[in-house]
Amino acid sequence: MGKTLTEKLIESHLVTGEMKAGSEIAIRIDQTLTQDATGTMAYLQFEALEIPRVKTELSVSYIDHNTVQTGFENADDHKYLEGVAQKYGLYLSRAGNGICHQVHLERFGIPGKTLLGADSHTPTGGGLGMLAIGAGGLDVALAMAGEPFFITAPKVIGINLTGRLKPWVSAKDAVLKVLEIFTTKGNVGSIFEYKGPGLSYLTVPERATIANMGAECGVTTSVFPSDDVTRQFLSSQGREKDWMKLEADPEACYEREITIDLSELEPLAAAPHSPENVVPVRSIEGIPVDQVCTGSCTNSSYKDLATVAVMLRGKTIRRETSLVVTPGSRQVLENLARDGFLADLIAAGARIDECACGFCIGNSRSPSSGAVSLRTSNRNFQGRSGTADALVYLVSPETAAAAAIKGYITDPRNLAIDYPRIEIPERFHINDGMIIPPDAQDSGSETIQRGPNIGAPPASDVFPDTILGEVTIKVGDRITTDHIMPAGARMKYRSNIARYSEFVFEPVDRNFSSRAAAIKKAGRHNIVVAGVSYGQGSSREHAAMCPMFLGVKAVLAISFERIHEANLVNFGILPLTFADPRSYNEIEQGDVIEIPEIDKNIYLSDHISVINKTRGLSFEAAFSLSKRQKTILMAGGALNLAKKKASSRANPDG
Ligand code: MIC
Ligand code: SF4
Repeated sequence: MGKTLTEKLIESHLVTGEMKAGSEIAIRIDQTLTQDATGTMAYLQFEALEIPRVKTELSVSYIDHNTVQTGFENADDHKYLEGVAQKYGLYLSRAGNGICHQVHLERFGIPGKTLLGADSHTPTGGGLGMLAIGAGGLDVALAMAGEPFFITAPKVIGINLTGRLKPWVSAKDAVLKVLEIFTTKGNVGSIFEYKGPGLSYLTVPERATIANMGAECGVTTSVFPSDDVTRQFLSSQGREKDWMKLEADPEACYEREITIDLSELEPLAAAPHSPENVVPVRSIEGIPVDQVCTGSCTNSSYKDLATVAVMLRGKTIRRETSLVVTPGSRQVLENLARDGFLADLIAAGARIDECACGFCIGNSRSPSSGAVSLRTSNRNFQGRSGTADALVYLVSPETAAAAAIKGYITDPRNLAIDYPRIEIPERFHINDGMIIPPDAQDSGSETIQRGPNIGAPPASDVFPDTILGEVTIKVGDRITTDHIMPAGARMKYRSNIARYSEFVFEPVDRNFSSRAAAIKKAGRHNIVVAGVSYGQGSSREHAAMCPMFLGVKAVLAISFERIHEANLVNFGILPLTFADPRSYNEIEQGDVIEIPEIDKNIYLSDHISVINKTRGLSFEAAFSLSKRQKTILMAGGALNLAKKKASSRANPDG
C-alpha cells in the first residue's frame, strides 16, 4: 500500500509511537520559529531548562508582532530577544524585516524538514513541502532543548485540486472554499494533504496562503508536495540547493478525499465574525467599505501586492475608504519598490505600514466605530481589529483592491479592467542584512538585557488530589484565544504574567480576573465551563498560563482545539469534556464543584465524576490524555516536570 506524503514526513522524523490515527507519536523537530509575542515567554522557559545552546538544526527568533505600541514594554522584550538569540545560537530577524511566516518561507524553509513554531500559522511552511506545526511556547522551548514534539497521529485528508483558477479568483478564494467545506470545528487531529493536477498552476506563495488558513479549520497542519514549482521558488530565493522532490505514492490511502475544481471557484469572503462564514462576494455587493487592509502572513507575496498595485495604477482610492498596505517581508517591499509597484500604491493613496503583523493583530489601524473593514488576513474574530463593533470581512487581494477603487464591496470581475498578470521575478533581489546569524561563540549571559517588563515564567504547584471550587465563568461555543487573552493593545504585557492576567476573558467578562483572584485567595479552585471548540485561534500559551496564574484548575468544555488543549495540560490545567454534552445545560456560573480523587482516578481510566454541589447532581466528564500528559498534569505542568528531570539527571542520588 502506498504512503501519503504526510506519512512519509512523519515516518522520517518518528521518535516514538506508530502512525496509527489517534495514538500519540513523538517526532524530531529540525527547525523552530518564535515571534516576539510568544517568544519572550518561550525563551524564559527555555532558560529555565538550563541548556547551553539550542539543539535544533536551525532556530529563528522573529520580531514582527509587537512593533508599534507606546510604552517601553515591547522595546524591552526586543532587547531581551536579541540577547537570547546571541547567547543560545539562534538567528534573529529584526523588527521591520517581516512577518515570521513569510520570511521563513523565503529564507529558511526546506522541503522535507519539520518546523515547530510558537504561532498557529506556522503551517504556512507546508506550502514548501515542510511538516510545519504550531504549538505553545513551552513545546517550542522543549524542541529547542532537543526534546521531540508529541502529537496525535493525524488522520490524513486528501484535497485533490483540479483545474486552474480563473482571472480574478485567487488562492485566498480556494482556501475560503476549504473553510466553507470543513468549517472551523471538528477537524482537530487531521492534516490536509493537497494533491492533484491543479497544483502545477499554484505557486509556492499561493500554496502558502492555502496552508496558512488551514489553521482556521483547526487542523494540525496542511502539506503540499515539493515539485518543480517548489524548485523554481527556491531558485528565485537563491536556494535551489535546498530543494528535494517529495510527493505521495500514487496509490496512497486517505482517511477522506475531496476534490475542488479550481476553475469553478468564484471570489469569496468570510463575513463577520468567523472565518467559516463564507459567502460569494457577489451576494454581499454594495456594502459600503470604510477600510481596506492588504498584507498579513496570509496574502503578502510579491504577486498579491503587485496585483493590488496594478489594479490601483493611475487611480486614487475612494475618499470614503482608507487603504492600508502591510507587506509581509522587507524582501517583498524592496522588490515592489525596485519594480515600480510601490510607487503605484503610494500614488493611489495607500498608507504603507512597516513589514510586520500590524493591522492583523489589532495593535494598529483599528477601524472607526461600526466600520466595515475588508482584510486579506486570516481571522475576523469580533474585536480582533481593536474596534469591538467593527465588521471585518476576509477577502482576496483582488476583492480588497476592488473595494478600495469603488468604495463598496464588489466582485472584482465587475471591474472594467484586464486581470493583471504579474510576472514573478526569476530571482528576487535578496538582502539578509536584517537577519543576525547566531554567533559562533557563547557571548555570556551579561548580553541578555532584562528590562522591567521581563518577568519569570510563573511557577505552579503540583496538581491537587481533589478540585474543590466554583464555576468562575460559563462561556458559549467557539471561544477563541483572543477572547481568553486579548491581543492588540494588551499584547505588550505578554512578558509580565501578573499584569497580563488582569485581562483574562476581558472581551467576555471584565470582572473575571478579580473574581478568580478572590476565589484563589480564599483557597478554592477556579473552573471554566465552555461549549464547542474552546480555544480556537492562536497558539498563545498565555491563554493557559494566565488562567493558571489565577488558580484555574480545570476547563470543562464540549470540545477543545488542539493547540489550546495541549497548552492547558502544559500549564497544569485539566481539560475535561462533558461525556454527555447535555450536561453543559445543567451547570451555571457560581455552582460549587467537586472533582474528587483525581490523582487516583486519572491513571485508571479516561473519565471522572464531577459533583455539582449547588444542584445536587453529578455527571461524567472525559479526558483524552496520554500517560505522558497525565504525568505532566500531576507535576503541575511541563516546565515543573522538565526541571525535575533535569535536576535528577544532575543529581542522580539526590
Ligand atoms: C495570531 O494570529 O493570533 C497570533 C498573534 O499570531 C498568534 C500568536 C500570539 O498570540 O502571539 C497565533 O496565531 O498563534
Ligand atoms: Fe501576524 Fe496576523 Fe499572521 Fe498572526 S495571523 S502571524 S498576527 S500576520
